[in-house]
Amino acid sequence: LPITRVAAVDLGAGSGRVILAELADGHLALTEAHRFETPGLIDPETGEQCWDVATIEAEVRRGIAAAEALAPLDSVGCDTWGVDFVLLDGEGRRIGPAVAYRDKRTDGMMDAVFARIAPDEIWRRTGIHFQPYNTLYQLAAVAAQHPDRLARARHLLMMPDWLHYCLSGAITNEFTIATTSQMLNLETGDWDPALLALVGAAPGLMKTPVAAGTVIGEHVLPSGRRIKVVAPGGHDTASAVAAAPLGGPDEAFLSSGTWSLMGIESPAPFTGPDARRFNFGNEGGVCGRRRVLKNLMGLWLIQGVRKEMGGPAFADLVAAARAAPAWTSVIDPDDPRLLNPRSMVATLRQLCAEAGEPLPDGLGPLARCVFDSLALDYARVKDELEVLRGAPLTRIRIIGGGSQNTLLNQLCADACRLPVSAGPVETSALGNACLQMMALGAIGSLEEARAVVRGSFAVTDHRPGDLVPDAVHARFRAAVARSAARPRA
Ligand code: LFR
Repeated sequence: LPITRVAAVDLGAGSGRVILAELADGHLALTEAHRFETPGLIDPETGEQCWDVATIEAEVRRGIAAAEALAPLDSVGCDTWGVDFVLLDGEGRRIGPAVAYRDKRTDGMMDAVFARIAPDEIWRRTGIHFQPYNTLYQLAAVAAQHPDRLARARHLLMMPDWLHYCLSGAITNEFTIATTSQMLNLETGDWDPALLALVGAAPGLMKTPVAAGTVIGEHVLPSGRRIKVVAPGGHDTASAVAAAPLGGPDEAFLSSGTWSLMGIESPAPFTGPDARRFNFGNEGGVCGRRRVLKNLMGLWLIQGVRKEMGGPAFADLVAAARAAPAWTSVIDPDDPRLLNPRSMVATLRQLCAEAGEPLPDGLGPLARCVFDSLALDYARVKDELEVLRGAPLTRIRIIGGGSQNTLLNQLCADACRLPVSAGPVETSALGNACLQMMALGAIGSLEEARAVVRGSFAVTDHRPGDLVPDAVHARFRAAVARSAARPRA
């Protein structure tokens, strides 16, 4: 049997990597060809927090060349975080910077949009959860603050679509990443004309999305050799879930990285009042599936603590948290003030003060506050998912970089009172590679892809041990209720 080799470009808000994936005899092996910190910059004119797209493009090209140097590639495909985009003019030139989703330009934009269309109507059309940084509200900000940019724009490319454009010149919009915009119609699978009109986007600004696993163009390597460009699940979380070794409909996934994305895979969307009330979204999955999930603040919190505490090694940070007393200071990790705080440590302590919890001092107690609060949040979402589907869950599968955090894995099992399976680690790159291999004909179906993943990568199981007392859950719920009752800025 021939060996199939693809380069999976996986760009997270924290770091990016280009991974060589090789399929031989039904076994999949990954080799990291290149890794870099995702570069950002401040726009000199507007002060907006942006992505340094020129450097990102250079790093991606370098990574693909490095993968090709390891072994001759058959194809390449890119996945990235959701919601962010680049505008192009009629000549294919970028208009304005690629503003990052945590930038303050979206402050107040949800309310501005809701003044023109009821949130229930947005929900009915899209089935996507409400988050201030969704593309819909970012575009409303562009329309309000830089109408000239929108007037000149002929194409809107989400970040993976833009990378594919850089590599091949092809202008496409891929389905899974398009759903993160909250502008795709749930029924048609195409851009919703009313939502486009609402932000003043011309009807042809985005193309009818192509399915994950579509060959969209060719990339010419520095050697002059041509390889296929395949759109994988362009959304990193879609690619991660594609490679999650889910054992059936009773298992939830928890894609753990900068964000914690927790949910279930479903053939049909959940559009009833429970989904709306809990703010679950029906993001597009690969192969006709839905990812019914919600965004939890995730490891962004610990990344912030780590930066302010002098950048200790992650292992030292986890060891310090392990040594700190358990369930001492719990807060609502999804408080909007944690989205982009001036100081993460100060904001965490402020939330503790408001909740009447002891103020964590030093690395161990601060990290412990974050991990304990995240684990309790997972338990809350586990309960919500059980209400939503009307049946209990039997296991939580933690996938992605965060699955290496054995402390948080165990806390999750203890708080959710369910077995947890952790791994694989590079799930987004794996799913990305599997979708490419499906497009190349080397893997026959999503079921086969998951069987290959299962046979090629080990997972670690955590049984629920020291169950978290009800009183702790109650303290957490009080903190969440308090933060929900707070008027929004
Ligand atoms: C995870 C992720 C989430 C998305 C968030 C912002 O990397 O893609 O799924 O909601 O980033 O784009």
